[in-house]
Parts: sequence; C-alpha cells; structure tokens
Amino acid sequence: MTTVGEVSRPSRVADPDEAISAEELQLAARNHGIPLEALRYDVTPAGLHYLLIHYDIPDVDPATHTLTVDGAVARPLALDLAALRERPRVTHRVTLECAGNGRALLHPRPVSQPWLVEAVGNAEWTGTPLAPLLREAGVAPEAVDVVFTGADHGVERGVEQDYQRALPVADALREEVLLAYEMNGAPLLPQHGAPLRLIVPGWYGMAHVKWLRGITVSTEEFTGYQNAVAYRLRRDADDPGEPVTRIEPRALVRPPGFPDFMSRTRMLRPGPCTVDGRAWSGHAPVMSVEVTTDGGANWAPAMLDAAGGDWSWRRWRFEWSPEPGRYVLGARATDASGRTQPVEQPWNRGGFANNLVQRVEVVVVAE
Ligand SMILES: Nc1nc2c(c(=O)[nH]1)N[C@H]1C(S)=C(S)[C@@H](COP(=O)(O)O)O[C@H]1N2
Ligand SMILES: [Mo]
Repeated sequence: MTTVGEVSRPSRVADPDEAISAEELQLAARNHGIPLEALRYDVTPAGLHYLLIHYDIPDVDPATHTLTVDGAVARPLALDLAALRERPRVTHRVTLECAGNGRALLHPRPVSQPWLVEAVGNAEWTGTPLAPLLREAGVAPEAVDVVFTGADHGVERGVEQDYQRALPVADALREEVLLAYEMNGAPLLPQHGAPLRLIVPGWYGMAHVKWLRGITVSTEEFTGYQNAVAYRLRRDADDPGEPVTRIEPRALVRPPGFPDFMSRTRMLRPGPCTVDGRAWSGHAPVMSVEVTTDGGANWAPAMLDAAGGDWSWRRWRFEWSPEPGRYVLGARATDASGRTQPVEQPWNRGGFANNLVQRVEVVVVAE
C-alpha cells in the first residue's frame, strides 16, 4: 500500500448538529439506494438495485479480461470469460446490503456514504462456483486468507490501493460463493462489476468484489485496507475492532399510500389496507417479523410469505385498518439464530450494521 497525504485517519464523526456536507451529498448522488417502493419486486430490477462504488467504475474490456488465481496454490490459473462460462453454471437469488446502511441515522453520524435504510437489493446472480476452481488450483494446506482484487483503483484516507478484500479460506470454500457474470439473466452492468464479480451470499456488500481480476491465496492474514482499517466495528478510533462480516437481520416496510414530495411523509386513506415489506438476515433464515404502528410501543406479528431461497429476502405482510391520525410504522425481523433488531442504535465509529428499526411516518387522512 502506498500512502498519499495524511495516513489512514479513522473516519470522522460529525458534530451533534452538523448537517450533511456537499462531500457526503456527492457520494450519495453517485451511490444511489433502492427506491423503497421497489420492495414490491421479489427480484430487484437491475436499475433499481442500490449501488456502492468506492472509486471509479473501471474500464474493463470483457473480450480480453482475465481472472488469475495465484499465491499459495499448486497450479496457478488464468481464465478468460469464455473459460469461466464453460464451467458449471449456477444461479442464486441473493440479498445484498451495504454494511453502511443506516449510517446517516446514527447520532453522532460517522461521516461517509450517508445511507438511510435503502442500501439493499435482491438480485439473481449467475456464475460458476468458486470452490471447485480453488480446488483445481490446489490451495496449500497452510493457507489462511483468499484475497480478491478488483480492477478499480483509488485513494482512501491517504492510502492508495486497488479495491481488495479477503475472506478466510473456509468462507471462500463455501459452496454458495460465486464468480458471477450475470445479474437477473443479463451480463453484469458496468456499475455492478462487469464483466465479473464475487458474490458471497449472506455477507455485507463489501465482500462482493466487483470488476474481479485476481484471486490470491495467502498463508498470512490479509492486512489490506478494506479488511484491517475499514469495515471494522470500533467503539473509538484506537479500538482495533472486530471485522464486519455477515448481514444482521433487518425488515423494511414498503411505505404505504402516497408521499409528500419534500418530507416523504406518507398519506393514506382510512380503512383496510395491506402493509408489506421484506425481511432478511445473513446469519440464518428469518423466522418472524413483527410490525409496529406507534413507533415501537406495541408490536403485532406479520404473516410471512414462502421463503425465496436460502440467501433471498422474504416478503411479509400485515393487515391494517387505521382511523385518521398520525402513525409511525416499523418492522422487526428475528432470525433462526435468535438475532433480532435493536431498539437502541448499535453505534460504532464507522457506522456499520445499523439495523435499528425503520420509522415510516404515515398520516391517515379522510378524503
Ligand atoms: N471492486 C470493488 N468491489 C466492490 C466495491 C468497490 O468499490 N470496488 N464496493 C463494495 C461495496 S462496499 C458494496 S456495498 C457492494 C455494492 O454492490 P452493488 O453496487 O452491485 O450493489 O460492492 C462491493 N464491491
Ligand atoms: Mo458497502
């Protein structure tokens, strides 16, 4: 890693009343979220899926792009897209969520991509499983980490780098991990990693390396920026922290009724309506979803539709018949591991994994 300018300061935390800056807005305009009404689709159309791009979308020619597999392997490999497409083909429906989802709602606010709750999508990713390829290369018994390198390049808090993320060998060898070349049945779009990306079902977005060009097996723990400096759950700047890994459970409400242009407060007519949304967890299947209409004072169980696969979000719905008045809707998912969503914000220095229950303001108005 080359360092440029100030070396690796931890991300800044905003002052209590500090507004979102033009720099944060610049990030937000590049990296859009899912419009929440798109929670209606089982599979998120590619253009409505959230985006997170640390640097620039790199210029990669699919005709000449090569994936190399090297490091602590018996037989280094180099494969072009045609060779990858000839290998066994698998499709997984996978909920992807950025680890920074919920960051801008934290108090105080860690200054970075200012997500509210919309950094999520559920797409069908097609590609070839990684594990057989690693076995063909022959992973050394003393291997510790597998490092994935993207074709994109930039500087982050003073550290110049290619985007790189490592997975522990056991996680890289899990059968659901894919080298994906299609999203929703079409070749990957440039912004989603064309022509090749990693898909690590159940893990937060940072693990799913886009524009994948290299896989290096290492006998030492990877100390690159995205593992060792970013994406750690730290209490304060001096805390080495714990790595961010799998997605914490979350349910989102598809906002009912129609919005006010500026505030996005929802307007709804009185009477029976179905409130619905999606719920997911990267640890274990979602087992239950509860709904509140009074900002968390009372909870009622929601109905769950059939599961959409091991790695996909699940639809939930709730029959509601409100009288005129003001309401604050939210939903809370619990998974089979017993994990659920907190009622107090899970604050950390980087603003990761904030799965605090959503607040959807609804005004029920007579016609
Ligand atoms: N090479 C590369 N891969 C990357 C990133 C990146 O900036 N560069 N961003 C990561 C992060 S933080 C997220 S949340 C997901 C977003 O994937 P998407 O844009 O396809 O939704 O990609 C991940 N893979
Ligand atoms: Mo992310």
